[in-house]
Amino acid sequence: MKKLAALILVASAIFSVILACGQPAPTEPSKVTIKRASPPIPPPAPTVAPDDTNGGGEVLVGTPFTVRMIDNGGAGPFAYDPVDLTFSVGEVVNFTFIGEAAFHTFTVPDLEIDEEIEAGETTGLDFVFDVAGTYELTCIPHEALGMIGTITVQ
Ligand SMILES: [Cu+2]
Repeated sequence: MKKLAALILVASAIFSVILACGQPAPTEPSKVTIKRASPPIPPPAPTVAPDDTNGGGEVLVGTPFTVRMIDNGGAGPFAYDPVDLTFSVGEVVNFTFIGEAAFHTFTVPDLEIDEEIEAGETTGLDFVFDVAGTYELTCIPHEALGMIGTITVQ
């Protein structure tokens, strides 16, 4: 009788171990692997827009023309180089103004041009000469010192 009881005890112990093993493990956060599609390929970068030198969103491509502000280190004499400029009616001119040691202007009142060129700086201006004529060019700070020129549109 004792043996039977012991046997039942052992059997139930084994059974409970089996049951324990069969129990589902405590729930863990389920790990779900989601396969994502590879990220979309970004569209190609837009082609570089041409340089917008006049800031108006419009790029005028024409004749490159450089005017230097000659001032001999700021001591003078003062002059444009070149002094006399000639263009054709309807011509688009892409000016480059190169400063020297002093502040200068490239001022043509009749054409409403008034560009300021800081000392040592280079600036640009795109301009369309659409009316024939001869126009006075002056540097406002140096007009009395002879820094003048002419623009002829023909
Ligand atoms: Cu000047």
